[in-house]
Order: sequence, then C-alpha cells, then structure tokens
Amino acid sequence: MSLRFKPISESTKANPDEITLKKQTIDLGNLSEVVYIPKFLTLDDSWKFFDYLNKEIPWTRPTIRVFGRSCLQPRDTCYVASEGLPKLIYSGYEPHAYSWDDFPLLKDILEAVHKALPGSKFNSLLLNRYKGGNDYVGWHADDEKLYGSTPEIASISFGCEREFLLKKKLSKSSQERRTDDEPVSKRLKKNNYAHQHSFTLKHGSMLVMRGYTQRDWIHSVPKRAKAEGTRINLTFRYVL
Ligand SMILES: O=C(O)CCC(=O)C(=O)O
Repeated sequence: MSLRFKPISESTKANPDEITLKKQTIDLGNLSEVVYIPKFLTLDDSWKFFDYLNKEIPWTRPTIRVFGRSCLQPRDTCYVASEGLPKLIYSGYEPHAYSWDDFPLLKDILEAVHKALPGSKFNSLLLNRYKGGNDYVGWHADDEKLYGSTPEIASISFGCEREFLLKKKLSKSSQERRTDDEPVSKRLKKNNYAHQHSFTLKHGSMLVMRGYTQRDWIHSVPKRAKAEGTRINLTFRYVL
C-alpha cells in the first residue's frame, strides 16, 4: 500500500505559513532544545497513516525487565531499522528489526521528516501503540550509546492526544532510569522538579528533541484515565 501525501507545509489546502506560525521552539538551556509542530501533517493524511499503522504493523507487547523484575511493557511496540546497524536492546529486550521495505508507507513519512529537518538522516524507527489511558511510557532518556551524545529524535503522533512531559535530570548521582512501575504524580511530588515542560501531542504533530536533551532531561507519556482512544507514536532516530 502506498499513500501519496504532502506535509501540511506543502499542502495546497493549508496555509504554507501555518507550519511556521504554529511551530514552537523551546530552548531548554545548555544546548538542549525541543521543537513542536502541532500540524506537521494534514488531518486526512494523519488518519490514513493511523489506520494503516494500526492494521499493518506487527505489534507486540514484550516482556521487559525493570528493577530486576519481569513485566509486560505497558504499550505495544515494533522496530524498523536499516540493514547492518548494531542491535537495539532496552530493558533486557531486543526487538526484531523489520526492514523499511516491509512498510513502504513508513518510507513516505521518513521522507517528509527528512524534508522538514534539513541535515537529518534517520535510519531507525521505534513505533509505540498506546491502546488507552492505561498504556504509558515511564520516565526515561533515549541515551543509549548507539545514538551518540547529542541525538536528534523526531517523534510523530497519530490518534488520541496524550500529554508528553519533560523534566530535568537532578544530578549525576540521582539520575533516573526508565521507571514504568511508579505513578508519575508520586515521582513529581517526591522530587519536586523545578524545570518541567508539558506538551499535548496532537494527531499529526511532530516533536523534535535535539542537542543534549537526552543527557540532561528525561521524558514520559504518563497514564491518563480520560485518554480512551488509541495513540500511535513514531520516533525516528539515527543509530551511529
Ligand atoms: O510516545 C511518545 O511520545 C514517546 C515515546 C518514547 O519516549 C520512546 O519511545 O522512547
């Protein structure tokens, strides 16, 4: 299946300035930056992508290890990568790497992302599916060595809107790892973070983290009782 589409910036239906007008750039300090583009893709294209990905991606919900305990990852996942890259392993789980050729439509999205982010050359993609408000990703940084020290990560969201939180790591000794088993509210109260940012990731939006964001900040998509629908998120990364 191949769907031809244009990012909203090129769409004849949209004001070409819209992408620029709505784009937010947040300087996190110390050479860390987040860019948020709420209307990266048109609504129509975004629903087509959502339906395709929801149906065609071989989603799995793997067992992972957190603090020495085995548990079901609280969301579905799939991994796509170019040939010959080092293996991705997180929380004791090594996902199978599918080929871009297995999902031609992902190549279309990748092309649009490359166009929007001049100089980027993403070669891997982690897909997440949150089937409702109980699915989530705990606080973590994408600071695996295979992404290098200043990775640019482009995150595209489809379907149900969810909150994306960013907070500054405390210090080297108290740096947090992925903690899928503790409520966010508890951690926020306990640590009383001064520097926090929140984004409501909209259907068809793109959020980019770059610079030292993975070294100095952690992020999460917490549980939200009211989020009833399915959300699909794609994070494009470059593996060294
Ligand atoms: O779903 C999201 O927006 C974030 C996903 C994420 O943090 C990750 O895959 O590392």
